[in-house]
Amino acid sequence: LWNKHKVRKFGTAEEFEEKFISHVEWTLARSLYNCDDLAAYQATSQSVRDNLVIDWNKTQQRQTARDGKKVYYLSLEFLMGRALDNALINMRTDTSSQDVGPTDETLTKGNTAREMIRNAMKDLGFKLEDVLEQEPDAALGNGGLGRLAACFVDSLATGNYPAWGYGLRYQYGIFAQKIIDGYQVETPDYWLNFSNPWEIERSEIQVPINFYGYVHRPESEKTTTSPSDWIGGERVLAMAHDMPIPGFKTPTVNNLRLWSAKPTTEFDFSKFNNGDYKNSVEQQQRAESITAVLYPNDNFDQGKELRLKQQYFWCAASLHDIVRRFKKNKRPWSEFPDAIAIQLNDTHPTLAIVELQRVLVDLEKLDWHKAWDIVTKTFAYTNHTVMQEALEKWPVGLLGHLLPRHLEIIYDINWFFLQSVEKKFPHDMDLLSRVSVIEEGSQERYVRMAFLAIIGSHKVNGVAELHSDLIKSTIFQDFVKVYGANKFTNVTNGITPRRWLKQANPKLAELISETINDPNDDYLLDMSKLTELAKYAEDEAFQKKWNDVKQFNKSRLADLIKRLNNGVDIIDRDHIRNTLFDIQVKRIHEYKRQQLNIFGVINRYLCMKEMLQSGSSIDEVAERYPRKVSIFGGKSAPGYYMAKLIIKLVNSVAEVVNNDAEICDLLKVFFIPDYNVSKAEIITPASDLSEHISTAGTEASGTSNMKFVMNGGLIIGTVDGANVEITREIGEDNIFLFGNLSENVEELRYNHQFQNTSLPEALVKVLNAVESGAFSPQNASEFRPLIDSIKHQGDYYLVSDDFDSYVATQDLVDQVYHKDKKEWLKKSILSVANVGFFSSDRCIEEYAETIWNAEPVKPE
Ligand code: 26M
Repeated sequence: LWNKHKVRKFGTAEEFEEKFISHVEWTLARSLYNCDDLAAYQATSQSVRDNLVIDWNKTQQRQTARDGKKVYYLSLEFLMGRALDNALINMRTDTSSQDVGPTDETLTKGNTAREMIRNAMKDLGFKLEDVLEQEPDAALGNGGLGRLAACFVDSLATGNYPAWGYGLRYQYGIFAQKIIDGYQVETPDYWLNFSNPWEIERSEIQVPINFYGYVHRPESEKTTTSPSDWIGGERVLAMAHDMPIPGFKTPTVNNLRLWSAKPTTEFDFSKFNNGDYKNSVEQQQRAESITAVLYPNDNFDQGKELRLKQQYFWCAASLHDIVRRFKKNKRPWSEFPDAIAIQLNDTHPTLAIVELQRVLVDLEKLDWHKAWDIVTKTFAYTNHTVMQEALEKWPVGLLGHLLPRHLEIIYDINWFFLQSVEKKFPHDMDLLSRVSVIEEGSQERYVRMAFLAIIGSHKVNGVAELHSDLIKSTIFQDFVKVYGANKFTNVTNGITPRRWLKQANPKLAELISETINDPNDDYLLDMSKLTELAKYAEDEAFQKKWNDVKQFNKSRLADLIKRLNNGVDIIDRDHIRNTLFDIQVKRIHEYKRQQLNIFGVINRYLCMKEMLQSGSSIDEVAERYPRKVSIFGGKSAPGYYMAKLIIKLVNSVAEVVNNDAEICDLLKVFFIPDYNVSKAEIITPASDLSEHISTAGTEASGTSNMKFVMNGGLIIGTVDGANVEITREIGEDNIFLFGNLSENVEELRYNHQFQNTSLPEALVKVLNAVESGAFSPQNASEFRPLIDSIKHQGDYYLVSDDFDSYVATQDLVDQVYHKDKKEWLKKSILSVANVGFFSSDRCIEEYAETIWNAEPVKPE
């Protein structure tokens, strides 16, 4: 019977329209006469989701039947952006698979799925682009780490890996940024205000999670390593929400499971019964607060109890789910690591290690050491930063109060670990205290989460070669001594070319597929095919087409900027071709050095003014400082004073420069408010030049560098993070590198502290201008802290050390861009030709082979 009434996917425009209309009528309970763009977005998404759900179900069945190793990617952040356009692009366009129904025919040719829907929408009276714009970003992440997780789930599905993501369903994602009077103002991210068609609420999957309470050990059990009972004090429920993750050109649809917190009902009953409504409601709010909001810090650990609660809530729910699925197969526990690999995205899910040990010892009654062997074979840990202030550590008192049994287990893990160290390196007390999971400070003791993650994992990886080398020689060097270097490895980050090329830059994607004669976009699955483009690097006809695409994308960004600037155009449209778009978009952080960028802009402005003052004509100025627009974007953590001041400085400089008639629009500055994934899709394709200028050794990898290169933008950057490998792949002629190397950073910092270092002349002028109130006439001292950090506080981020080299390199950029456009285009084309390495598909393959030992489950 089930077979007789088989559900079917839509395959033709006709069938889509029918679906669309029934969703308008039934799901939305509206009529077509009363259907606006938002309703059209909802109905389209519901229709597309119906198709995905069919493949989702089949994928889950197939993966269960095949019983290969499953991969779980634990990340507190998934910065997904919009889903609809991505689903349309990824919608299966192959015919190879069985059981697709006759109507799938129409989806087979090239990328017609998206085109078909566009036409159908048109028939229905809608413009696809306008409908897509209705979707709010799923912004459940801060920046690089969260977006990496999003690219990874895309590549996992595309590579047909049986893999799930686990995260939290925050009611509010990263705050929306408003710029008021030049300052960042945070407002709530109401992404769930309208119902979310991309999530499937699994109200039947509810996992009870305990907090607080105490440990009870039966009389017979003498030690903390024996099975113990944890009597929880507070109980909440974790409810699952699933998001389908479609692969590209494959029927594989994987799952992203996000947990949200709900109160248990047990509590309310007695309270309601006693008429204590207020208390009962408070209890409910207390539970719901756990998944209310994403912590908006990037690379900074505040150590808040609610954050620890989030982490445990999520780890415990996810592990419960994973263990339950494993137990269905009735395989012996020793096979757990053969069936399951769990990847920890930074230390945020480190408690999962402790929780699995607790489940195995306390609940499943396994011997401690057998359990620990299973645990360490299951987990692997990815480090994303070497910066001290980002390394998580929890006060022992706080952790022990919230999770008393887990603290015992952490102590025992540490005990056995230190014993093994003592055995290998006898009588080295210093070493023992250095590698101990417990940091013994003068005042409080802390649990060092990174050390716990290393000890509980079989592999630890950094995210770019330089970074992976750095962690071995700095923060984790003692662990290299203890475990040997093989435990530490590198997997250089990547990005998904589906979103960051095809979706963000349809014009470039089209030019590429037509040029390399790949009408089915197979290059998006095998980016080495892009090397074909190299042939045309100096072909003038091709260069013109290439340049036209860039112009189109620059106009698209100019439109966005105009819209964000209250309809006032700041970019001269007649000169777009000769205006260099210089872009730095990423979280605002001192280590990323947006201050170096804006000081460079100020320097340029001062030099232009100086030329004019000393009698140069505007043409002469234009010759020396050709047209340029300097674009910034990014959020600051709400409590990060210096980062907020940098935002204010950028806006203040923009105010002065953009309104200075004397320089005749040769230089413009704009800060794009509320930088997010969907804005990045407009911004990235429009760059001529983008900036990746972190202090050497501080940016673990960076991923926007890859996005810009993939879109034919050149980059200016320091020898840091993945810039190093980008240089290797695309060639050093095609990137503008500058600045000191990471091996010199320590010495330079030392010099600032103990030597009399002098500032470069040009920088002094810049700082003097800022100090004189040139950009803050109302309040000359406003930017004092930014100046002091360089002049009087040791210039920790080495802005002064890299300034001259930065300015000189920017001059070189101008020269190539304005004097030798052919050379510029050649560099741009060669960059794209050789960017293939940075596809996240390659990353996932490396993880699968070297860390997870997992294989794809290919659909027939
Ligand atoms: C920690 C504690 C409390 C609250 C928040 C945090 C926290 C949140 C996000 C800490 C770090 C977070 O993200 C760090 C991050 O995004 N790192 C970036 O990871 C990218 C992907 O690997 C790299 O490309 C970037 O270089 C790296 O900065």
